[in-house]
Amino acid sequence: MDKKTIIVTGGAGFIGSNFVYYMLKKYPSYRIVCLDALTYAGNLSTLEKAMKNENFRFVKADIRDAEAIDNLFTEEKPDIVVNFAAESHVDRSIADPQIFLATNIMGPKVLMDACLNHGVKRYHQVSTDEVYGDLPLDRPDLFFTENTNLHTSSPYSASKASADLLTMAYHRTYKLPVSISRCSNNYGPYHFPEKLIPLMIINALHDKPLPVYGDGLNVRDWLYVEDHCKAIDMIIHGDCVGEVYNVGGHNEMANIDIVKLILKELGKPESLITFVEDRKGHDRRYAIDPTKIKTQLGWEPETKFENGIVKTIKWYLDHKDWWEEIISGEYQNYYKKMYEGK
Ligand code: NAD
Ligand code: TDX
Repeated sequence: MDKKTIIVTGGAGFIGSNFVYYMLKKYPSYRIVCLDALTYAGNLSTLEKAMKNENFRFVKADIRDAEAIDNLFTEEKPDIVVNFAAESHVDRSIADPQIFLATNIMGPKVLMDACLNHGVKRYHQVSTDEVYGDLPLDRPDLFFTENTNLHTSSPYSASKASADLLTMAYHRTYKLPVSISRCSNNYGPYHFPEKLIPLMIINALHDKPLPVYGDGLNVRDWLYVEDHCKAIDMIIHGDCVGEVYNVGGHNEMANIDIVKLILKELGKPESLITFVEDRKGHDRRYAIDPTKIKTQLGWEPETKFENGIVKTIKWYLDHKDWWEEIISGEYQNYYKKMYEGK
């Protein structure tokens, strides 16, 4: 196996850290360099085990900082850059869009400039199914394909769609070798407690109300995080320059059903469920058609939801230190601001 250096931005967050571990395990000869600004969503403790691997390096820097990025690219001479770094929470983007535009649009611009200057062989932009907007609940025959129009709902999804357009512009105009993946909702270890699944697990463990937005019937298409990592691995190693791939495992579920399942697994009563004010502009249904990545690259998801959710709940039970530390600080203010009076 040849040697490659991969810069993983946002590798102290949920999916980025899972990707770091996936790559270190699968490619023992690769150098994996994680660059992360350690915002509220980034945690060094998440990378504790990776730090012990001599093929891993962590660098604290902001993807918008052109000088820091240029210095790192000069030092590391990466073959591939995978950009996970982003502001990722829809509710925060509704409360204040500013940082979403700065990080999610200017960040990729700075990274792609550095890729051009340093002759990087692949820039991979980690995108989302949210760029397609939503689908109606009464049309189960409709799915997002790579040809679905971009039609965004939240400042978050608009910033991610902007980054996708910019990525394709850098490919066409400057011939930068790029690829894009648009994945559905991920779940698994190291998922930040503000997101639906970890939030419900943690609240249930504390016998606190579980705040379900609106009627709870909004549908998300859930994929175990490792299957997303596998898809990105195949795309960056494949003949995929200039291509967009949808990633999803046909696992659509209504929020209320996920919440009930978590309660059942934890042996907690459904009386903890509290319906609260709906999210503004709340997307109704996401559903990915993964035909392209399956037929072109042979990608298949490995973890079934019924197994993945049990593994995930167990992970949260076994890693209380990780999330107790997170929810003990600034997170309490966030939670009050977001949920009090709703
Ligand atoms: P996350 O919020 O858990 O992690 C984001 C990471 O990026 C954090 O470690 C944070 O410190 C870092 N970061 C933020 N701003 C930065 C900056 N300016 N410079 C450097 N680092 C910065 O997010 P996640 O859920 O792991 O999502 C990762 C990527 O995957 C995002 O681009 C997101 O849009 C995309 N995505 C997420 C999902 C999902 O279900 N979570 C689904 C599809 C796509
Ligand atoms: O307290 C809650 N109550 C609730 O009903 C929270 C936090 C969420 N929800 C609902 C809103 C959504 O319909 O649950 C669903 C999932 O919400 P999130 O976990 O916030 O995820 P979502 O908005 O679907 O976006 C996620 O998937 C796509 C990621 O956060 C994005 O980064 C990714 O692009």
